[in-house]
Amino acid sequence: MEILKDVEIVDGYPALYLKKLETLVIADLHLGFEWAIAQEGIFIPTTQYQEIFKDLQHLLEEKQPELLIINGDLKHEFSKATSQEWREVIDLLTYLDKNVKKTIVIRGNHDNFIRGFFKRYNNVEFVEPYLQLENYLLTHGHKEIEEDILTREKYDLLIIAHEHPAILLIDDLGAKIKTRAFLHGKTKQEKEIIVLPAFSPLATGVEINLTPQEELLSPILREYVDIMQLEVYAISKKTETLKFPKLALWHSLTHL
Ligand SMILES: [Mn+2]
Repeated sequence: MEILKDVEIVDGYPALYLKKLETLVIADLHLGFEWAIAQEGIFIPTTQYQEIFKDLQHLLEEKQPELLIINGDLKHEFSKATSQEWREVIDLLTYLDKNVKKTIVIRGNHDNFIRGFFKRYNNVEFVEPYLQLENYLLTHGHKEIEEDILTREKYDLLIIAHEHPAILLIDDLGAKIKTRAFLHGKTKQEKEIIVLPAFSPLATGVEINLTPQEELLSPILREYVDIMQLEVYAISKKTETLKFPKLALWHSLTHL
């Protein structure tokens, strides 16, 4: 579904496609998530990588992009690298190096101890904290960004991640469905902004329709956006992308 000129959500997937640049954008893979939570005594099946790999392979075959951008949080664990995490990171980057013309990973808050890895690849790069391509500015979104970057004329669309936006729908019988979602609107500086959902199927994230603005994770969303004016696009593998009205209207309907 096209949400801006030359910018489309790939239906069924937490992925954005920038047509003019033939560029696929994803974020928040959080590889190694299962091992990190196992350290805290929570054990879940270790199937995330297979699912991420299958989805990404499908997207790369469908779009044949010139460039793949991973907008932060390729991996999960903060402090020490677990061996599982590294196996998955190396396996994925090796695949991308061979099968995609170029891949750029933008540093997220979980991407520590990783820079050295990129030296071994010819077609995979690591950058921080921003990447600007023509009129698009991409950054993970965990840090404040300087006012001059927000206001400068050189770009029209800011693409962030980090928030892992999702919506929670509750039917009359109380059944709950949580689904990952894109957010789209304008910053207070009148730039277009898109927030990517997590590519990780396990990190479904923040229920944007139930969370007050001041409790959001990204300082960019907390400070430079009126979240009530954002439109929500829910992704579902079974249907097309579902467009919801602005959060303001939604709140007025559900908070009677
Ligand atoms: Mn993050």
